[in-house]
Amino acid sequence: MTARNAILGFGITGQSVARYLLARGEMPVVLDTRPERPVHADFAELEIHWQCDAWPEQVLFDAQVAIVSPGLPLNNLLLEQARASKLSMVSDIDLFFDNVTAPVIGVTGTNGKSTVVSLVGHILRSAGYCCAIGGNLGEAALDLLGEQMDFFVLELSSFQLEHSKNLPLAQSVILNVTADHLDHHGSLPNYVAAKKKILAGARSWIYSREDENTQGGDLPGVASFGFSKPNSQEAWGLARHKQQEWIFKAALPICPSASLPLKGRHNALNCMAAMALVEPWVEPSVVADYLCDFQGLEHRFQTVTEIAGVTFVNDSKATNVGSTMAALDGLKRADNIVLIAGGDAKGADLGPLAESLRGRVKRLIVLGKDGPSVVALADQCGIPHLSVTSMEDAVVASIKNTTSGDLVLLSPACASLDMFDNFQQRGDIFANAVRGLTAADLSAVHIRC
Ligand code: UMA
Ligand code: ADP
Repeated sequence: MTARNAILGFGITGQSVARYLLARGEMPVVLDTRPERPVHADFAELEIHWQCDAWPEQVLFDAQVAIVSPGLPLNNLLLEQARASKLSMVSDIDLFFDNVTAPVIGVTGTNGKSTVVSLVGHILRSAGYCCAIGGNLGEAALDLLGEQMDFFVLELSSFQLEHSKNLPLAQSVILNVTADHLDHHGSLPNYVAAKKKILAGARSWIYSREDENTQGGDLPGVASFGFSKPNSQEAWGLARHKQQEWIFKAALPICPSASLPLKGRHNALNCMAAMALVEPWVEPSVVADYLCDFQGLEHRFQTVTEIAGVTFVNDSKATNVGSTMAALDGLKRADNIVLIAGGDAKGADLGPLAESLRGRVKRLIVLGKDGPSVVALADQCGIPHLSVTSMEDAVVASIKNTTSGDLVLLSPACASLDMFDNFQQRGDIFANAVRGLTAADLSAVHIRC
């Protein structure tokens, strides 16, 4: 047998790698630890080892390079054996860079990646450029290759970066870092180190002035963003102008923050980051015009409807503490929020949520595997709570004792996978349950006079 590439994991990434290698006339071997699943006819000729917990000896001996899928646990035996036999391991993103000539903008961070990648794509397209977006969002990176593009914009997860070499990104950013995926990375320092790999080979990068974990790399960052007033020629920030809060690039007023298409303080940061990322190609003076017709992404602090004066907001993509804190911190301390939270906390400590809950959340409806940790948090904050076993029950329970002017917020601070296929399904079930509320359910709402 001659040397060949091995694909570890045959999900979205592994299949994109297989398509890419097959198109180049290569015949890789695939190892996946999961039970056999049906595969596309394009892969009929592939040698696939399902339920493969250890490398077949000859396959490891023949392997040239292992292309590692992001979701494989880092302590998986396949990875340990590959490390032990000093087999070169790369990511699909490394293969992508072997074949791309257009500038690539890379975005990572605990929260806001998809929003910023979509904003960057929207701005570049509005400015007349051809650009493809993907990676951890939408299409896998290798599936984007093919058509001639002016730019590629990639969302890069810590899982993908962990296995990547230095990436020659034209522009890159770590938006923010808060605890997440600790079950995968083992510790916060490991998680931060994986994120920082996005800066290592980048030709240029921007950073958050308010989060030192977003800084690093051999070259200095070129521009910064933050809530504070810009402190240099290359800084984006917020300051008062014409009796309002405006986004500024250095001394140049860009737009009032209230005019941004996305609500929530954290989205002001996302917009500044997006504008800073495209600045080498799109002038700050025109970029605000391109922002205004951006449609926010589903399941990210998205208003579903208002019923009897109660607003229902779907923030199902809040899968960690930082994102739920961002949702709450952007709202007044008016003791008018019914929060639906819980799920799989992925090993995170929910404690940092306490300060954001106090004075804002009047009741907690608790769901999921790590519900007991949410209950403990509610008790610690003196917030009444109710545990339920389905999203439908959560929605019905949420409106009991609500008053017009209240907000029912699904922002779980936890991943969805213990109860749902993904965050989209969790958000859809929430939105459908809200739309299905009956008159009898709604009679529980008190109208504030
Ligand atoms: N798995 C096994 N055995 C294997 C291979 C995978 O058990 O041999 C398991 C993993 O532990 C994981 C699941 O299968 O639970 C999927 O892993 P994968 O590596 O096959 O994932 P892909 O289907 O290739 O999808 C990945 C991203 N998923 C993960 O990193 C878990 C997708 O992001 C991404 O869209 C896709 O690559 C293309 O780039 C999803 C995601 O949840 C949206 N990402 C995480 C997040 O955003 O929090 C990081
Ligand atoms: P990601 O792709 O990193 O998961 P998304 O844009 O999909 O980011 O948003 C995920 C969650 O994080 C949503 O609940 C959203 O409201 C919240 N969020 C978005 N941007 C930020 C930010 N800059 N800081 C904190 N939370 C954010």
